Amino acid sequence: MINLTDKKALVTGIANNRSIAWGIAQQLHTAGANLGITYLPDDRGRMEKKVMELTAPLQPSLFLPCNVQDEQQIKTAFAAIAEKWEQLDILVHCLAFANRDDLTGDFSATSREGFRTALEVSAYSLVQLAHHAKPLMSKGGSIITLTYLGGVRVVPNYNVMGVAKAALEMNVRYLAAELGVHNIRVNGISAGPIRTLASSAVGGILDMIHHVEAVAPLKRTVTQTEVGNTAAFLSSELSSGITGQIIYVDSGYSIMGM
Ligand code: 0WE
Repeated sequence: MINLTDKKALVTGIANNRSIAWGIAQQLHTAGANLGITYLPDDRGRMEKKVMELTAPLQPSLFLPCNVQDEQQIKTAFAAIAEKWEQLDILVHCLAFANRDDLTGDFSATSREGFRTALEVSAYSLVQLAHHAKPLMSKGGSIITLTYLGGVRVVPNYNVMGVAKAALEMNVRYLAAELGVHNIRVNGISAGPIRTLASSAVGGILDMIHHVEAVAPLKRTVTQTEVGNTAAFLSSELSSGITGQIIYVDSGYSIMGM
């Protein structure tokens, strides 16, 4: 089994019990990691309460608000991490957002503002978090992000998110090249479609899931736990020679041509 005892892991992107980030947090916890959890704050504090109740069994030693569109929140979060932990071993980036209007219809109708928002939240945020994590990963580290096939091939309606994932995957390579000398590895997990809060808000996700069940070599979709297990592997010394890569956890779907 993978052993992450004494490792300090920051997990972003948990919204509810279907979040892929929740599957990752659970598997890192099972492997013995100490967890820090960030959540997207809202004005009523609903997300804080929800994510706090959900993650309480994992006994996170840090629980921090972090809206990546607010530079001050990131600075405050990393100051709290430095204060509490002094160093960081694992950073898990599970953040994406595009305006709903931009996930349907003509890609050519994407607005400047919609394009900027999708790329800022879904791609730039990895650069931003890696920049803040770098000085804390003085003993090396592992940075992991979530991506999707729609960043490499055209998936109907994924639209501007596909462009954002393409940028995210290139961010993985440039960050891996820069940070390798510090023994910080940077990798992406390309997950197949899973029913989550984000994907269920999108029309036709069930049809996509049925298509994967019909076509993928494993004849099923993947689970949050399977993505979590791959994240645990990428967090551990078992993957010490792997950096700058995108690992597909997709039941083999992406190898098929028909
Ligand atoms: O990356 C994603 C989802 C990203 C996402 C989802 C939403 C829905 C609600 C980003 N922003 C928003 N904004 C909202 O307002 N996936 C890989 C899941 C997904 O999303 C799709 C998919 C799949 C698969 C959108 C269109 C087509 C397929």
